[in-house]
Amino acid sequence: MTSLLVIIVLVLLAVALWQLTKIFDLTQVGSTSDSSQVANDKDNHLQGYLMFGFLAFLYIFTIYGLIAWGNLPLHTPASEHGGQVDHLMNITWVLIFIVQAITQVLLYYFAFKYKGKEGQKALYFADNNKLEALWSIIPAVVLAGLILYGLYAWTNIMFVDEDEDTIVVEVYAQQFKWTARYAGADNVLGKANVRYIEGVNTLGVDLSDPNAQDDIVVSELHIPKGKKVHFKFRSQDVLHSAYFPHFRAQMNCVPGMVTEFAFTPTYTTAEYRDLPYMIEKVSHINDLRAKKSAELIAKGQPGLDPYAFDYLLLCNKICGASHYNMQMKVIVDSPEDYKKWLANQESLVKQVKASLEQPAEGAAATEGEVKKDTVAAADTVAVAVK
Ligand SMILES: [Cu+2]
Repeated sequence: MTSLLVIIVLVLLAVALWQLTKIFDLTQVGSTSDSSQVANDKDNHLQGYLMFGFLAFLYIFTIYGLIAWGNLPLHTPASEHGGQVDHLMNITWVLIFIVQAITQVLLYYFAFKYKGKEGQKALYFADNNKLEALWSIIPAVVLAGLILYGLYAWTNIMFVDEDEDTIVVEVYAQQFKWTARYAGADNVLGKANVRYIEGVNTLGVDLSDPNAQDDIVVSELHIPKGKKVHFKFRSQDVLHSAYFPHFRAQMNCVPGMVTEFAFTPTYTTAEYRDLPYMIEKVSHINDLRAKKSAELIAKGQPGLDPYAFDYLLLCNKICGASHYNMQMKVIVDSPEDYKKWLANQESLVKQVKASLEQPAEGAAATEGEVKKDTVAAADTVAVAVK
């Protein structure tokens, strides 16, 4: 509501300004000043300097942005291939920065140098083959180099040796949560299909498949440091995108197909929390939180808990109303801790069995109630008919 009012006020202000300039123009009729619609030398001169002014604004804003927000991009990568992705990204940034700096200066300098002058006619200039070759070949070579390097990095990152000893984990996307399934001791995921979704079997695992017998379904992702994890992604409903920012990994989750990505974590959660940059970042966040918390407590509301860093799996496709909150905690353990954690997880088959045994009485009671309700409804109808 407030933003609507602000928009209305801004529109009204703009209309008022427009009307004021019209009135101002009308008051100038008959005066000695030049009211011609054709630009004169003075106008061109002013426009030329304004061009320089805009150039200065562009550079000042860029430098300000780098100082004010330069610490926001992702820092140390937490996966083996992460360095390659960052390197490619940095090269791209530097190239864009250099090209932008040169082309913008030329653009605004020429606009100033060749501004209109009374009596001066523009020169008809058909083409210049040398110049055109130069500005076609240089970008083509630079772009081809960038793309080739990108393709090389991509194939390198995406290559998973089938014989390599990896941990197979399925990441299942649905509006608006993530669930993970571990392949268990056989390291082969059981088949799954949306038609098998029932009760606690929320991923539709085919429970008759021998490979599914040891599958483990969890809502918190644990992976060990230094071991390649082979992720297989599925989606139940719409297109999602599994995004692990700290590991520099992202893959679309497409309904009806399985997509893959593999990476090796290089820092445990505890080690990453101890990185100097992370300690500084977390203490800054907690300073802000403490201030906010004090304000909330003063108002009689509950305060905020201090923040602790955790790796996250986020959804990076706008998939619906709660997309912003579609996330799962990722914990990188030491190999020993990972083994301990995994040993404590119950297989899906056991969970399904337990769920079938437990609520059997509850289900029977509900069924009985439904029957009673139906009888009551039938009685009401009978009364109405009478
Ligand atoms: Cu999503």
